[in-house]
Amino acid sequence: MAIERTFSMIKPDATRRNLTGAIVAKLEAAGLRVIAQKRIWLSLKQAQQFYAVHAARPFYGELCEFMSSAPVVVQVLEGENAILKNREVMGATNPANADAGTIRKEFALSIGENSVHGSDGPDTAKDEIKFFFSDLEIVG
Ligand code: DAT
Ligand code: MG
Repeated sequence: MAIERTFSMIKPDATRRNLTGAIVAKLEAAGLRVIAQKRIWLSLKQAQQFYAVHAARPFYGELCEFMSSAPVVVQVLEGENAILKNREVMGATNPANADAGTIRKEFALSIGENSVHGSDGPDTAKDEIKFFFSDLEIVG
């Protein structure tokens, strides 16, 4: 195993319900270290750009509206196997299928309003970190 970095985002449904700290606590308890973090409000255009890979999906419009509807917290997480570990702590996309103890099982409202985003592989992690952070903002 190797020390990796991944990108994480706490979504509008969670910031609205004041769950930022509870979610960070779960990430930290799993051994992930927050080495960069900021609270921002995505424009619709930024949300569309961030989720461009899903542009052809029927839920794309709704997804981008939601992602720009309230603040988000963007993060860089570091740790052993961080990409996979974060996906495990997040739980399945649909909270109905998420394992007990995962962030989505505990906090997500629906498949769309599912509280967190996490990179799905090394290439997307690199691209997504770069989308939001400069090297100076990441303090490992
Ligand atoms: P994940 O966020 O687990 O990586 P994804 O990349 O397949 O899932 O989809 C990105 C987001 O799009 C997901 O977090 C919520 C939304 N989404 C996915 N499938 C959806 C669906 N069937 N209906 C509504 N929103 C959906
Ligand atoms: Mg995804």
